[in-house]
This record gives sequence, structure tokens and C-alpha cells, in this order.
Amino acid sequence: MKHTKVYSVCGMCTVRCPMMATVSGNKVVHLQGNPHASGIKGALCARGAAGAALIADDERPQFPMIRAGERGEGKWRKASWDEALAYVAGELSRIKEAHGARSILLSDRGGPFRDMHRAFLKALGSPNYCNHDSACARNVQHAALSLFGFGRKDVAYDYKNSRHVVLQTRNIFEAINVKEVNDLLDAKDAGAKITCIDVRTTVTAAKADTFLMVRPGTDYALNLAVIHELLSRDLYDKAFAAAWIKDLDALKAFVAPYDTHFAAAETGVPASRIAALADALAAAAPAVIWHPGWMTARYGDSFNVCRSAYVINALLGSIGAKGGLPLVNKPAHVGKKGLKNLVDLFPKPGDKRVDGVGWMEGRTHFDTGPGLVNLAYEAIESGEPYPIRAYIAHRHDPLMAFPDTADLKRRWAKLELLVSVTFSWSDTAWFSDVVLPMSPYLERESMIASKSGVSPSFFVRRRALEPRFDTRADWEIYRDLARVMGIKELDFAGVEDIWAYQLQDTGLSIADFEATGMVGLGGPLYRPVDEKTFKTASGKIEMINPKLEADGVVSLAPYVSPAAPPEGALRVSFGRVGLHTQGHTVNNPLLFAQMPENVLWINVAEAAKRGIADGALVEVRNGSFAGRLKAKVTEGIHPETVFMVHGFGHTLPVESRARGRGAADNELMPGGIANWDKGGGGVCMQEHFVTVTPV
Ligand SMILES: Nc1nc2c(c(=O)[nH]1)N[C@H]1C(S)=C(S)[C@@H](COP(=O)(O)OP(=O)(O)OC[C@H]3O[C@@H](n4cnc5c(=O)[nH]c(N)nc54)[C@H](O)[C@@H]3O)O[C@H]1N2
Ligand SMILES: Nc1nc2c(c(=O)[nH]1)N[C@H]1C(S)=C(S)[C@@H](COP(=O)(O)OP(=O)(O)OC[C@H]3O[C@@H](n4cnc5c(=O)[nH]c(N)nc54)[C@H](O)[C@@H]3O)O[C@H]1N2
Ligand code: SF4
Ligand SMILES: [Mo]
Repeated sequence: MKHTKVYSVCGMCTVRCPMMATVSGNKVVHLQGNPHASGIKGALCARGAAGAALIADDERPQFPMIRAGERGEGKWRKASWDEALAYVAGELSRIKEAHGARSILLSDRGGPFRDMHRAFLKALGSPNYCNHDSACARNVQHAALSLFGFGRKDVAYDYKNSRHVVLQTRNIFEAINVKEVNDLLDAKDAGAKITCIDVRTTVTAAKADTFLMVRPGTDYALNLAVIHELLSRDLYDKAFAAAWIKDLDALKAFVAPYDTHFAAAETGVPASRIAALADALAAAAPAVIWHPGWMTARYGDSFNVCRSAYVINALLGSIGAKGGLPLVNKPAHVGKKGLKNLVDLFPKPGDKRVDGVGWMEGRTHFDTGPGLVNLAYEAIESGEPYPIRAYIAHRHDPLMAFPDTADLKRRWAKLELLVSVTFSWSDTAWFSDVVLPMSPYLERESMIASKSGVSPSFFVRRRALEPRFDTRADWEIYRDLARVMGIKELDFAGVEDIWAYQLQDTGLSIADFEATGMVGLGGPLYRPVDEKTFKTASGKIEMINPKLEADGVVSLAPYVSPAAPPEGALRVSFGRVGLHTQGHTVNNPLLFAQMPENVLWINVAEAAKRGIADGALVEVRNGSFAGRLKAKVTEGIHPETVFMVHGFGHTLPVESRARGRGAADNELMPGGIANWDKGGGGVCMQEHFVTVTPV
């Protein structure tokens, strides 16, 4: 049978690597990374390679469903698309009529494919678009905004040309982005040094030249000491600092007490090693990257850790530098026109955001783009500043992504409509009133996406397979909803029309994507920092941010030592593993076979105190929730914490493989969504302690 090659985009995680599928007779023959994409080298990670197993899996939503029993009871009525869409459209219209368009909330998973559903929400007239990010990287985003006036994605990480990369709270070789991994390994081959700072010996620690194990939650002390070293020993880039850093003297005075001896006592890292790190970085500058972190919704001071990481980069002159954090280019930077956005078809809704972001006291410094969804949930419960009655969770599983499922369900009680748009079962889908099943990425095409970077590009996901079940592409779902609701602007005949709409200013047509799935727009271009770079009032990197201060957040925040675990308890920490994406791949037959459950990393000494042997079943408990999983007894984790991979402990009957395997870290954080960072907006998920006992 004839083999066809289709350019697609991997959808097994948020990275969305460009890929190529070889298909024959509506079956996948082979999946690989797009060989034309720079840095991908034709590769996918293990999860990407399991894409065909996702298609083959029957244990995913196969048709639209409307709830028949109580929420979460699992009683469903199979519906046709016409019926399901009419139901959702009817409810949205009814709720809009009764409570105003602003009572409709939509959250998603961020990224380059959001234009259609954002446009739909805006067309309805609601300002309440949110994403998942207060459970992920909001602290990094707000750290960047507070210093540079631009967001975290306005600089890239130029691993390939780097000479020293510091990975702090960043397990790059297991929390994978294929291009980043390839680029960093290339740099390592060319002699770049890697320093890993973690609470446990990860794969990244194993590959690093230097591994610093810190006491959990003390990274800020370490970073302040590095800043102290750079400034007090004149190791910093004086020309860059003089030109681009505002309030350097205030920074100097602030870090004066935080020397390496202070940090050693806090972190457990010897003072001499901290000093040596500062020297090594200064020697490699400006081609250095001190990673500000990604999943940083962890501690009460994670925002300060991210800020201090960026400050270190600034002091080393790596902001805007080749091999450091170069400024990313949008199409305009390389003299090209960008894609036309559907979201711009509609006027800005008149109402203020329900999460208070951008206008409420204490919240004016936050990024209004995706807001803070956790605060929108507060509004659902309180009805303040106004009620939210309908919620569309698009490609988002908040019940697993935020602490304490039962707490969140309670907070959602006043919702009159909860819709989940998803390709897999999830706790949120199971709890919804309507499930609109999205075709997995190999079975759908997507809108053209724009990728900013040193070399910006456009890329497209083509449909590799026809859907096995009665599922639809996301653009189709919202187009169809728009059609039912009479939103003419979004009533496109087909995806080709959407693509043509997007490309109208660019001089390109979809045929230009035929050869490689992408269109490069120019570059590599390393733009020097200039007076237009920093979007702050002073045009410089501001150590003291007036917006933060006005919201009652101290820019140069004193270090506060993290609480030691209460007697007999340990701090819960969590993260990723190479074989799974969050919670939604655990039931993937191929990935499940390779890693069916998570284990609890526990330090040898702490295990001995409790009589726990390696491999033994243990109970991990916080309050009324207890999970069971096997212990991994190891020297390779700090004694104050236990670690588990996030995403396990599934309970849904429709996931026969994943159900009952391992334990859910998110349940070990009772009421945890209420503890969020007033500076960075992230939920503080590692401020919880658990007891561990043998079973
Ligand atoms: N306790 C605890 N909580 C955490 C974390 C943790 O480590 N511990 N991690 C946090 C982090 S870093 C994040 S980003 C969030 C993630 O949490 P979410 O933002 O909820 O992300 P996913 O688990 O990726 O869920 C996305 C859902 O959308 C569905 N989906 C639909 N279409 C697609 C598609 O095209 N691709 C993909 N990938 N999914 C699709 C998936 O089936 C899945 O059910 O959770 C955060 N919450
Ligand atoms: N395979 C895989 N790759 C992924 C994902 C996935 O689900 N699976 N998800 C993607 C997403 S959404 C994200 S956000 C990124 C996340 O990418 P990362 O943030 O790099 O990944 P994590 O594993 O969440 O956390 C990194 C490390 O922080 C460590 N850590 C915990 N507490 C502390 C501490 O107090 N101090 C220090 N220094 N370290 C600490 C953990 O031990 C862990 O090794 O990964 C992305 N890539
Ligand atoms: S990192 Fe892996 S799972 Fe994520 S998009 Fe790339 S290949 Fe897919
Ligand atoms: Mo994330």
C-alpha cells in the first residue's frame, strides 16, 4: 500500500515538536521528528513515539456525551454532535442572558493553537480567558515582567552556543523538549559545562559536571549568595550593568548580608562551591544560561528564586547574548508580516476580568493575558466580583493540575455548565456536564502556528489519519458552536479558509508549507539590547519594580528560611519523568507498559527510621488523604523531602490500566489552591508535609 508522509506537530506534551508521520491505509507506519526542523534531528521522545498507541487506544472519549447522573457519577448519555453542540450553545446563551457574557470562563493549556477558542470566547463577550499556568510557570513569567517589562518567552535559551548552563529546579533531560535536549548535548560535546541544582539526583544531575544538592526551598539563599559573589568580587559585566541595570546600588546593599557562608548554612552546599560557581560563570560569560525554572509553582518564594536567576543572567551580561538568553524575534523583527489573528475580529469585552488581574488591589502587576485561573475559581465560589456560571476546560485538567480534587469540586459547585474539550479521559472530563471529544493530534489538523525565536517560523499540523471515532478537530468544534450561535465571523467553510485568513498579510499560501511543514521567516538573528528592548518605565532592567511595590510586593525581598518538616513528617516534592506527560499518558498502553506506577523517593536515613525497605509498599498521608505506592530508598534525595512523579493515582473506571496504580501527589496538598504567591501568582504546591509509614 502507498506510504504517505504527513507533516504534523506532536501533541503528547506542551512542547509541540514538529514531526513527520508516515501513514498507509489510515494506519501509522512510522513516527519521527520533522527532519527539516532545526535541532530536532528527526527525533521524538518516548512519549511522542507512543502517539500511535494513543490512536489505537479505545479507552478515550469516542463520541460526545452529556451527563445523565450526578456530576462525577459516571452516568452518561451518548449524544450526536448536533445534539451536544446545541445543548452547549443553548446553555451558554441561557447563562449569558441571565448573568451576562462575563459569567463564562474558558481555560486552556496555553501555546500556539489558541486563536480559535479565544476568538470564540471574545465573540461571546467574555473577558475571562485563563490558562493552566498558575500551576506551572506564572512565577517565571511575572519575574521576567517585573525585571524586563517583557515576558519569559521574549528571550530564548541559546543552549547550542552556551558555555555554561545552570539548571536549577530544572530537570531538562527528563522534563523533555527534544530540541533543547539535542542542543544542550551538542553544547556539552563542544565543551560547555552543566551545573545542576536539585533536591535529588535526576538524570540531569547525572549528566552535569557539577551537582549541587540543596535543602528543599533554599534556592533563593543560594542565588543571593551568587549575586553577592558577582558584585563583591567584581565578577559581573560592568559595562552591561552600567548601561542596562537600574538600581544596582540598591541590589548591592540588599545582598550584602547574604554571603556564601550564610547560603552554605541554609542550603547545605559548601561556601567554596558557591564561590567556585560564580567564578566559573564569570569566566564563561556572557555565553551562560542560569535557567529561571519552568515548573515553579512550588514555594512561597519561588517568584524570588526566578527573579534572582534572571538577575544573575543580567549581571553576567547574558540577556540578549548569543549563547545566553537572546532576544526572540517575531516576524516583524526579520521584516515579515505576522499571521492575522481571529481574536482581533472582535472588540475587547467591556467587563473587567473576574480574577481581578490587572485592576484589583494587589493584582495590578499581573499579566492580563491569561490571568490567574485559581482566582477565577475563587470567584465561582464567592460570586465576587461577579458570578461565573459556565466553564469550558479546553485541553485542561484542573482537577489533577491543582491541589485537592474534592476542594476544587466544592469550589465549582455553583457552575451551571462545565464542558470539557479533550482527547483523553481526565478527572475534569469525568466531572463535566458535557464532554466534547477532540481528535488526538494525528487525527486532526490545526491552525497555522507562529513560533518566535532566534529564527522565527510558521508551522502547520496536517491531519495524518482520519478519526477512528466520532471526534472532531478543535477548530471544527468551535466553528460549529459559532455556527449554532450565529457568530458569522468564525463560520468558516473549512480549515483551508482559516489558513488563508491567517496568511492573508504574509504573502504566503498553504502550498508554501507543503515541502517541510514549516516556513522559516529568517535568522538566525541576534539583536543587540538597545533602548527599545526593556519595556519598563526606565527602559532598563529594574531591580525595584514600582508596579510590584504598588501592589504591596517587595522587589528585593529578604530571604526567609523554609520551615523544617514537623516532627516525623517530610516535605512533599514532585516532578516529571521522561516516559509520561502529566497525568494523561499513564493509561497509554505503550507508556503504561514501561512505567505503570510512580514510586516514592525517600532518603536512606529517613527510611531506616521508619523501618522502610527499598521496594516496600508505603502509605503516604496528609490529613484525610492517604495514597499507597512503593518506596525507592536512596541516598540520592535530600532527607527533608520525599519525591513522586506527578500524574498517577488515577481513579476513573474508564482507565482500566492506570486506575489504582501509584499515588496522586495533588491529593497530598489539602486546600492547597488557596496558598498562592502574591508576587508571582503561582500556587505554592511544595509547602505541604506528609507522613510515610510502612504498610
Ligand atoms: N501536584 C502537582 N500538580 C501539578 C504538577 C505537578 O507536578 N504536581 N504539574 C503542573 C504543570 S507543570 C502543569 S503544565 C499542569 C498540567 O496540567 P494540565 O494543564 O491540565 O495539562 P495536561 O495534563 O497536559 O492535560 C491536558 C488535558 O487536555 C487533554 N488534551 C486534549 N488535547 C490535547 C492535546 O492536543 N495535547 C495534549 N497534551 N493534551 C490534550 C489531555 O488529554 C489532558 O486531559 O499541571 C500542574 N499541576
Ligand atoms: N517527560 C516530560 N517532559 C515534560 C513534561 C512532562 O509531563 N513529561 N511536561 C512539560 C511541562 S508542562 C513542564 S512545566 C516542564 C517542567 O520541567 P521541569 O520544571 O524541569 O520539571 P520538574 O520535574 O517539574 O521539576 C524539575 C526538578 O525540580 C526539582 N525540585 C523540587 N524541589 C526543588 C527545590 O526546592 N530546589 C531545587 N533546586 N529543585 C527542586 C525536582 O526534583 C525536579 O527534578 O516539563 C515539560 N516537559
Ligand atoms: S517533547 Fe516529546 S512528547 Fe513533547 S512534543 Fe516533543 S516529542 Fe512530543
Ligand atoms: Mo508545566
